[in-house]
Amino acid sequence: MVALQTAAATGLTRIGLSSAHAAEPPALDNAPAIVVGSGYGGAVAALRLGQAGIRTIVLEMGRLWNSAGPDGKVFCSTTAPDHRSTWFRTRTEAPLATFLWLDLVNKDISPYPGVLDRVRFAHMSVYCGRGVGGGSLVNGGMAVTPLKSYFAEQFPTVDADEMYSTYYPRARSQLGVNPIDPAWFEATDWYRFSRVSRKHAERTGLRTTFVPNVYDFGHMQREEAGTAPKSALAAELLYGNNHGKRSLDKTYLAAAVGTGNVTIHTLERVSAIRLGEGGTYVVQTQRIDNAGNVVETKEYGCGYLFLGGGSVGTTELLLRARETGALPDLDASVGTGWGTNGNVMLGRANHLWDTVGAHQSTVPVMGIDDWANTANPVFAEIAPLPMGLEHWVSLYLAITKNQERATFSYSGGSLALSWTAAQSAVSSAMAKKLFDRINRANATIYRYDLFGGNRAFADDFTYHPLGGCVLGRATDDYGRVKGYSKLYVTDGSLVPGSLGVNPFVTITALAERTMARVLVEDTAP
Ligand code: FAE
Repeated sequence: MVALQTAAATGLTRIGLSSAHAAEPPALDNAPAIVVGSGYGGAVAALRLGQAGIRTIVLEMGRLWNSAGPDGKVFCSTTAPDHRSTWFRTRTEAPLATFLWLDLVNKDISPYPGVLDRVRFAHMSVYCGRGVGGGSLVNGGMAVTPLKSYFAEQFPTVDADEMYSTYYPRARSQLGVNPIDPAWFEATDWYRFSRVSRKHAERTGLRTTFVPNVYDFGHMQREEAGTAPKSALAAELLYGNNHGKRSLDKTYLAAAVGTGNVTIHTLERVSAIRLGEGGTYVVQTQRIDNAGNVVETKEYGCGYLFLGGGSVGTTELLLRARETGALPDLDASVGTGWGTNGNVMLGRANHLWDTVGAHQSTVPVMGIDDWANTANPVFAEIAPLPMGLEHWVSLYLAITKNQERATFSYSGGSLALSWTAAQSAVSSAMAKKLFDRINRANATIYRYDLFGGNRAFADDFTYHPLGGCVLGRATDDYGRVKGYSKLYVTDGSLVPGSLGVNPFVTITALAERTMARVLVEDTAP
């Protein structure tokens, strides 16, 4: 952690224990192992490589988010977004586009390597985090372990008993997952919005469940008491939390750098990978400045290459390598098996007496669990909408069992995704079936003013991009990429499009499983 802070303060784009004491660290162009990306998959790989004594470079296209701006804060809030919010845009692109059909949410900003990106394809856009910590910097922190039976359905070749007895507990422990205190939940103003949605679900005969989180609930209680600086209770989340959240830079990555073997290079985007001499890999990068200009192109050599660029980032790198002939033996299934985890957002309008509260914590802690309904499996998270005023909106992120899958293709230097609006409509129809029941039971209606285009259901973006290099298809059962040796995928691209719950605990646990195997079997002299 000390190294991460020192590096940020001195503006260095290389972060390691040695660099913390040097004004200009020596160039390290080769390393035994390179990790692309510092999200969940990348962070697990970095920590376990570092602990095994293997010198490792992590290449991350985003910034290190640890130095304060002129307002004294590292991150901006969701209600007052500035350039720090969004990856090289002139206007923010929040999931909620409007309120009362008014363009009140998004703001003009100057281009900057901001923390949240929205990668747009023809009929689907993908939200992802950019920076040291990847998605952990911007996500809701919901740390959910899927139903074992559904995990086994999605990963028939993985030993589910071993996952649930070893790798899930390991992941949860290292991520710092904690539960909310139920008594505090029942009493606090800040979760009135969840209790109202729970009441409406119960009136429909539906079950709700608490969802654990990596946000420190002890800190949140101190925020309410006024003894700790506010973050979740100050509308911070989508563009980063200044306090309270155990993002990867404070857990896995801090521990990785702490081994003394791991260096993180920031603002350095991997543009291509190819084979080098004697079974090694050459990794080509572009280092950018805060305006997005490429200030340097570099090549690194490594013996072991771990891809943790996320579902879109990793799939793009592998497809480019296959289609340009750099790695021609990659499996034909690279690019396939992609899904949205059935994501749909929606809002309901409550009766005037059913107030959701002007005070709302940004951290979701409860879901409506109707996954066992085989006719229409949905897990719907009760999401906050912290606007600092009473708005009578109940907001949800529904995760539906959408079986549709899409394929990425790469040509003419750009990545395309075959996902169609009709495939999204499958998710919306499932969410509608569930929420029609809730509306009927409570005599309520949908909100049409939140997502633009007078729509009740936002099914054109996902927070949970999954697949593209599916485990057991594009890779072996441990993430080793087919066709090559010492080339690994450790991120969300391994998951075949659906998990039924939020994905990061599973991505972390699968990466732990891969690293445990690879470090024993593949690194022996
Ligand atoms: P990810 O975390 O996306 O990390 C990939 C990293 O690689 C990023 O830092 C990229 O900048 C970097 N990168 C990509 N390409 C390159 C390249 N070519 N060169 C260098 N660096 C590169 O991947 N999940 C949950 O479980 N619970 C939640 O509550 C939740 N809420 C979410 C809310 C939002 C707004 C968003 C966007 C996501 C949410 N997710 C949530 C999803 C979760 O964050 C996501 O599944 C994981 O972050 C994916 O982890 P990966 O390791 O696959």
